[in-house]
Amino acid sequence: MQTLPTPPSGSVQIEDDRTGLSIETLKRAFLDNLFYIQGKFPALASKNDYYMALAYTVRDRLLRRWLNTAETYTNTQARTVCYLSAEFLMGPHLGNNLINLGIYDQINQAMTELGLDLNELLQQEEEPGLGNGGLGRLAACYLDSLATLEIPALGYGIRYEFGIFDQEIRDGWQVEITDKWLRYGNPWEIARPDWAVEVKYGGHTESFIDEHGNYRVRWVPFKVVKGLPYDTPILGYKVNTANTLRLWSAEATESFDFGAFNSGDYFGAVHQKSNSENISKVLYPNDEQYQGKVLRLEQQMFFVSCSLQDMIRILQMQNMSLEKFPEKFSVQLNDTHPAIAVAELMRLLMDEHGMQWDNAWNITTRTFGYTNHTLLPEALERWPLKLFSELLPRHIEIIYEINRRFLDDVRIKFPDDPGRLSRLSLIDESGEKYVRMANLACVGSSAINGVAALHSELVKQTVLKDFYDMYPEKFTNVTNGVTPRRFVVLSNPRMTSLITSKIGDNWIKHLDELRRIEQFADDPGFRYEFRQIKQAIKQDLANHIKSETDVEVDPSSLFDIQVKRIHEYKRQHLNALHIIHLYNRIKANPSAEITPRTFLFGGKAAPGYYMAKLIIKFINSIGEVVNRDPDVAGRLKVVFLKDYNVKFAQRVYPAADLSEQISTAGKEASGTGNMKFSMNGALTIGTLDGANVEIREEVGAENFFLFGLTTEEVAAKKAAGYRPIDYYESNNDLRQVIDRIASGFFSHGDTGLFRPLVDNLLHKDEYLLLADYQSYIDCQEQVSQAYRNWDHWTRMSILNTARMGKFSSDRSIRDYCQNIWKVQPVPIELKDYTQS
Ligand code: 9GP
Repeated sequence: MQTLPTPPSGSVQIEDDRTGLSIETLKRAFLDNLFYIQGKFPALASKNDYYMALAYTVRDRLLRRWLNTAETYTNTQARTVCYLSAEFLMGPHLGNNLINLGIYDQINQAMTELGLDLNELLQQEEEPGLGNGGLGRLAACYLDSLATLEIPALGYGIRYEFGIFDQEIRDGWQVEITDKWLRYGNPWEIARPDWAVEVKYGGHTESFIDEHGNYRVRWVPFKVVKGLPYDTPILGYKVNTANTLRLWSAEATESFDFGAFNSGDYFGAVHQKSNSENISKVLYPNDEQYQGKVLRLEQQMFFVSCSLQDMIRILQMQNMSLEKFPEKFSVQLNDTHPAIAVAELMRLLMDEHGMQWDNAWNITTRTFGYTNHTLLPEALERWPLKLFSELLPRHIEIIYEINRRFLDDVRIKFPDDPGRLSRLSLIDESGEKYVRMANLACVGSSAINGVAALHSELVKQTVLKDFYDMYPEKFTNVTNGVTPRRFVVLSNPRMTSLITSKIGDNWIKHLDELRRIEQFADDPGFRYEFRQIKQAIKQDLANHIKSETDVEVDPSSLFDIQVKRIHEYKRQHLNALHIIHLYNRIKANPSAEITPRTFLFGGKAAPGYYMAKLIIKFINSIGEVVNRDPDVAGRLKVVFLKDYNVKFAQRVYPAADLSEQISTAGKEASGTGNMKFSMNGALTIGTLDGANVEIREEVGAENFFLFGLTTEEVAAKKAAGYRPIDYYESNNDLRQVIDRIASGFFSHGDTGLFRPLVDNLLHKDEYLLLADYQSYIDCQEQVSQAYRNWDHWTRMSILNTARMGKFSSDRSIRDYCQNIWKVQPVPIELKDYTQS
């Protein structure tokens, strides 16, 4: 047990320059940081120097809260949520910290007085893109809400040196560029080398009998890697709580093998070092596509082991016994990526801390909760048994033992059911053998949840049905949510001021209060202002589009936006078929009445996902033709915006009139972009999928454009032998759309380019675009008609914003706290060090 040294007498003096909030103090502190940290004076400073100086000025103002929080949690031995996630898509920190500290206006003024533009400095921040999409961004929203609700929490993940790639578009194709987010340094993090830990890989195990006569196992690893924690403060909104995001970076245990170096083996010496560092080098850029690469398993084991060892350190530092682990920590597994934690905690408790199996298993199963985020079979993680056993020889032994005991329980509950046993087994033995990570997570957790009501039901009926039969009491739902601080207050300051001018600012923390603006939905003055704001934001985005792409778009046209990862199930190509349908209508009848629309797309494709990349090329190719055809001028524009990320998302959501949420029913677990759009007053066109179902319930069916087959209808259609070609043959309009693509019209006459897309749609169409086509087109026609009545549209738009209270991540976190984590708020009192 670590004993802490007696602190030196006397207290820390905190200077006002590091805490003060007056404009003068802020300016002085900023210039001071520019000089002493960046080593520049204004005449020499770059925009980045200014950004860094400002970031340090703000960080200083977080530190007191951060340290007070840590101190309080330590002194009260507070029960703590540990959110284990391979991804945290945080987005830029500066703006969010200004909002949460409540000093946005002061800083804005201080910068203006210094002749600087805060917006430019905000744009300067390289965002930490340590996630692929929804799952990683959800983790970030949850950290914001945990802090805002004053819940003791730690986010644990990986400090990838390279996050999600930057996307360029060249000749219409996606090109991936390395993301170098750390190149200018990261002012928000603090390294904690004292808390570094070691992680083992490979080698073999040896059993022995210890001095008490107990059977024990010793793991003799092939390699050991050091995990170094980097901490980032996560401040809640207008509270003193600042929790920690702790990301692990991999290093060699001995930074250099001098033996090898001296004997002339330079390569060998450097190799071991860089080999270890590779573990946290790069984020796997696949979204919902599992890739069985050993480095990925090394990453998972790395951050999980580091984090669990860190929790044990915290427990011991607070003089709590290991028996108290599940009382002290509630550990949430964000998808199966951290599921190895079940076996690793067992190993740590038994092998490193001498506990017996039953006790260790009791502690383990009371500790974990598991969130499932997908029903797509290709996303379910399973590791080839051989690869797994070679890398984690001790864990496979533990998993076999968990499995043996678990299958005995299954036999008792379901005798004579070998099919069930083989489906539930942690080892897939149907062909080549695999370790099934979802099964491990289910057996080792006390709660299992999906991320929207529909999804949680489907989880029980499909992917985890056997586990539901086995443990129905473990299953629950927590519908996702998003933080209104980043996605309304920071992203949409104009709408925020309008709402606040009417109902005060309580809604920012209690989003249900937005309902109070419903009363203004029929007020012409309010509607006018609401619409004017939307127009102004659209104008800003139009300017941005012009400067980025040279395409001129009309801000009074309907902004029809689909931004998200590119995936066939999300059906960006269905949206594209609609564009071609409108284009064909205009070509057939140049005076056709068409509501002018601007179609905006954004999103990255996994680098190895050919069809998704072809869809990007397809959209760009349609844009090329449509945008320069004089027949459609003023009516249709198509723009693919490159490099969709959090920073850009914040610009896009407030500018949308229409939000495209058009996945095949039963495929999108929840979606969270759908919530961000709607909060900002966009109307949704969507299927009954994921959280769309609940959004529609909340905003009212009359304020939502619904189309498409339901989950049951999709299943029935597939079961009946779906033939997409029948739709093509029986629907003239659809045929013309498909034929236009196949003719090479959008590919400079090349009939081969989009052939894979066309063939896939006509002969396979796994995601039922053709079955949903007519319903989608008809629904889009209703959208067009509705948009012609601006006043009514604005009313619907206001009602969407007003009724989105449920989708605040604060509500989601409250649900987790009450139903799964059983954890209470611990308010933080701000100690005034300056007085001591
Ligand atoms: O695809 C889901 C998305 O629907 C959901 O909103 C998000 C957060 O729960 O998770 C996504 N799943 C993954 O990224 C991988 O399982």
